[in-house]
Amino acid sequence: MKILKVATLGAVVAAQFAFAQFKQNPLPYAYNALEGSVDAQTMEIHYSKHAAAYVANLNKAIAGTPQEKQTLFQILSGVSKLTPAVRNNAGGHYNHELFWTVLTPVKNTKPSEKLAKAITETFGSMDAFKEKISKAGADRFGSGWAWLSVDKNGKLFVSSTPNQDNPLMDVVEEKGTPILGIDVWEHAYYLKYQNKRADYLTAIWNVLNWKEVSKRYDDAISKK
Ligand code: MN3
Repeated sequence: MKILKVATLGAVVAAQFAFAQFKQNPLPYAYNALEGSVDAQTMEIHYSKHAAAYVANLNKAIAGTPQEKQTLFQILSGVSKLTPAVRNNAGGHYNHELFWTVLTPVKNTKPSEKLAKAITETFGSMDAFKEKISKAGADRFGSGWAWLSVDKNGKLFVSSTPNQDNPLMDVVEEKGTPILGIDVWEHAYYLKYQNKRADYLTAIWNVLNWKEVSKRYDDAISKK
């Protein structure tokens, strides 16, 4: 009975905010949980200001358009036909929701055997993979992301996209399902690392959630 009441209340709240289609999931750890690699102030501003703005602006940009009834995946895969505001903010929302989950305060998480094997087969070794994705992030001029994704044949690949683009978008050359994304916008690291993006890219491995990346890998290849 209690559950029913909550569900009804939820429906009422949802109806009142019919245009607020997308929302942020709660951050899965405290702002200071990744201290040492990502400082608390950066995490708080990043989550509660930058990422919150992407979702608010996405909802504004799609208000009264057919995209209001679409999933985020539908919007991203057809983004070439939509406005820059939808492209930037739908990407921004998707990318950050992924980013929070692939970080964790849990120490020494490990990739699944299956993912570890795929990484070794594709890139030669785990170290070679880390070097490749770090380089993709370091070489990104201006703002953007470095990605590990699964392509349509189930193969892993590393890529980088500018701004808030991602491999799910039809405008992107290297398309696939991202399973790991690293934010290389200055807002992701500048307070702690200033101009030293490479140091941030090294420190991020200490808080990487391999369990989540492995789960996303399984999901991605099971859809092939
Ligand atoms: Mn960001």
